Amino acid sequence: MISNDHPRYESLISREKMVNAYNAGILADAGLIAHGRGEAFDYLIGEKTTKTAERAIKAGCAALILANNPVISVNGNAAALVSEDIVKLAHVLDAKIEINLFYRTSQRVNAIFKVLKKAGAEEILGTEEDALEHINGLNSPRGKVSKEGMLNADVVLVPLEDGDRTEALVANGKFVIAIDLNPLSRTSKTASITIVDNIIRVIPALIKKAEELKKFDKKTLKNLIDDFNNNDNLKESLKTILSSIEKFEA
Ligand code: PTJ
Repeated sequence: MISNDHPRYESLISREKMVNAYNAGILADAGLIAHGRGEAFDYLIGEKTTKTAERAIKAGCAALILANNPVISVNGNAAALVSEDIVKLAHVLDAKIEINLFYRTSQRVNAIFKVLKKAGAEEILGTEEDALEHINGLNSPRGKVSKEGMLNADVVLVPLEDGDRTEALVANGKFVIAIDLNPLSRTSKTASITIVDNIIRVIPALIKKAEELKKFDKKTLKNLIDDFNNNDNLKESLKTILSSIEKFEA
């Protein structure tokens, strides 16, 4: 039992969720390692949504609202940490939810399917093995996608994505919005918009922003996307990290 006045309460709750998800067969072994790497970067950005991340959230949200076929990709880490918020976000955006795993096994797909169902998801793509197709450039099980979802999506939200798959999605003409605490990762550099922030803060922030931006006209939303430069935004995130180190006083 973690007391909610513990200074590291949020972080400990996330860890508890990850361990439970690992024991329930939802998370890949490597998911725990990925989480630890994320924690380190979260420390460095101050464990809060920076102004820089807020700009990426706003532009990413505009792209999701303007999309014809937006898809939210769900892996083990996302299911473990934010399944209910993902279902809410999909509802607000009228987006599809697709299970898309790097370490794909039918047991994990089933386990994540159950988590999403329990969280209230109605339609969940990416589960029917025989009906899945391959995205060009990724011919292993990592490239399996559903026809109605990722294959024909124009905008894809990928929390914690691997670099190869991000590159393949972009090469296939998708507008990719990544959530990645590491501004130096290949995913961060390749995505169309990268939100350098913790998924546990980003998904609720996207829900709030979507409710606000849905009232905006198309031109205003398009301007928000056009005015966003991913490379500049990543540099800003790196500056935040550097200044947090420079401010350190022993
Ligand atoms: O469930 P699967 O099989 O699809 O596998 C998922 C993982 C995450 C194991 C797989 O995609 C993987 O190996 O990813 P990487 O290449 O380790 O990349 C994960 C990235 O997410 C790293 O750059 C981490 O810093 C970042 N990250 C970790 N935790 C969070 C995070 N970013 C945002 N929020 C987090 N909570």
